[in-house]
Amino acid sequence: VEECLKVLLISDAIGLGIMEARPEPAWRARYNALRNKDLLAPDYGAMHVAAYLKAKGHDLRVINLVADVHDRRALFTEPPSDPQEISRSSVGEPRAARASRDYLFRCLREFDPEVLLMPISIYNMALYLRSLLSEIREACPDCRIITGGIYSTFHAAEILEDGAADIVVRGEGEIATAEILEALSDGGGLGSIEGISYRDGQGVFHSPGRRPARDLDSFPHPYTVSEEFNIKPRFDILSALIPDGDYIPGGGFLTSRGCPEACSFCLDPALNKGVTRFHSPRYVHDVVRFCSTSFPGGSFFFGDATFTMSRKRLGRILGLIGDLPYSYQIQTRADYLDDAITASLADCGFTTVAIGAESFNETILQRVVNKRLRVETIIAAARAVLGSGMSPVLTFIVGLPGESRGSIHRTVEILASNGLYRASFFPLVVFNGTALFDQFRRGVSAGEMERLRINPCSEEFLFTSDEYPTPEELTAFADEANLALLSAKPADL
Ligand code: B12
Ligand code: SF4
Repeated sequence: VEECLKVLLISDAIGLGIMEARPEPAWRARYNALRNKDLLAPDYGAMHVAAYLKAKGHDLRVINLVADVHDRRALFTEPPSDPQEISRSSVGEPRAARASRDYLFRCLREFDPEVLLMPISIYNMALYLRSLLSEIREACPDCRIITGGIYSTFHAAEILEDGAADIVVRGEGEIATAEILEALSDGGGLGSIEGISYRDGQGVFHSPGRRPARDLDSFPHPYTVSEEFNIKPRFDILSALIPDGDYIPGGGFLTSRGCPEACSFCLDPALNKGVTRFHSPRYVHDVVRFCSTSFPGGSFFFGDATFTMSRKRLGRILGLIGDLPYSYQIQTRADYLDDAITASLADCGFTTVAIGAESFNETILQRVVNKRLRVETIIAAARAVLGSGMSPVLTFIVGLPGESRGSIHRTVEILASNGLYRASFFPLVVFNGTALFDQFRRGVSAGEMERLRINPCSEEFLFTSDEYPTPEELTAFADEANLALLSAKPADL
């Protein structure tokens, strides 16, 4: 890059949102492990983009609104307290949020960026982030503001209409962002760049979508920007504070992008259009080896939708990473698990396999979820995981249209009779981009939709129904199902 623009990437803005907006129930003492991950786990999507820009020679600075300011374990430690009470950890005090906010605006003044990159990925704090972007715009009126991430991808027009962002990157961000920076630095137009939206005069212009890159290995891995994202203190604190057996430790990497399925509640079908792309086993090995040297010990999470999809590739990955000093946790689909696969995972130091079960009601699973899996396949896969000495983690949705309370109680019985006690029930939450969100929106008025918004900062909605007419009833019944399974669990397990 000949003429380098001063580019600033803002990381951990979602953490600042959690500290300032304090959405319920994030600051309840009992959610401390989840909250610490939300505050400290790095934004992997933004790391991927930053890694690519760095490799291309851009002058990129990253500021971490949580990890640069609050990097000691003691700040995140929850003193013994009633689990229902509000957290008494130091990071929960108002002055902690103030310190992060002051840091943001001080950096903006001192660095005076020409281009600012801001991820808006998770729907949960999206409205907060949009309003923070407006404050940033006021502080940096001449800066070009670019946003990207999964929320931005599906809300480009709304974000641009706010007036704060200039450009939205839709979908995969590495190449598109580099092309934007090149165009801005050359004074060239944006018109030929695929996969972006921007304000053009009074209107909003959406360029055609970009085909995702064919060769994922051509991208540098996200940990090439570990210093910039202050990864070490994050992982040190998370590894020390995350409870034993937590299956998403906060450190990890996706060895593939995209899932071939089309479940109705999931964003993946709209993001990846049913296409799965893989990193090579050699690339995966290089990333894990890099991490095991830089951040030794603990557990590593492969967040792929379908980690075990290709048997041959899996065998090669396991052959390469088995000797590295980590234990591993994955998520995958039940149809990509059998006794041979689970035995090879267990031999290689894998400890936990998360499986999206969604529902043990066959009709709901096929017709409402579109899971394309039979209940018996899910149970068999979970039993195979258990039988190999690993821990299966099953997740279920409460509130799927047509599923009754009785059916959930039967699910709890099936789980208990198969010894599958690590399962969680989540209330049905829907968001734009999924098939279930379209169904939800057709059935509610605008006013009702507001009532069902999870919190004022969020663009996620609780899907109520005749069975669970209010958000409170839906969440209370999900809690009830979790408690019912817990109380069915034998004391010695
Ligand atoms: C690992 C992971 C986590 C980790 C790390 C999170 C993180 N911030 O990266 C942990 C465990 C902490 C986590 C927590 C949560 N997660 Co999570 N997580 C994932 C997972 C499995 C992988 C993320 C990843 O590595 N993606 C790979 C990269 C390459 O893709 P990407 O993020 O889309 O990024 C690309 C583009 O979007 C774009 N891009 C991204 N950022 C930016 C920024 C700019 C400026 C630009 C230009 C472009 C750009 O370019 C990137 C590279 O191509 C995804 C599922 C998935 N497949 O993405 C869920 C997912 C993102 N998580 C999800 C959720 C709901 C959560 C939680 C809210 C759960 C909870 N109840 O607490 C929290 C939120 C915490 C937080 N602070 O972010 C949902 C989000 C859906 C939604 N409604 O918002 C997903 C999609 C899973 C799902 N199917 O439901 N998660
Ligand atoms: S199998 Fe998992 S990742 Fe794939 S579409 Fe269904 S829920 Fe999404």
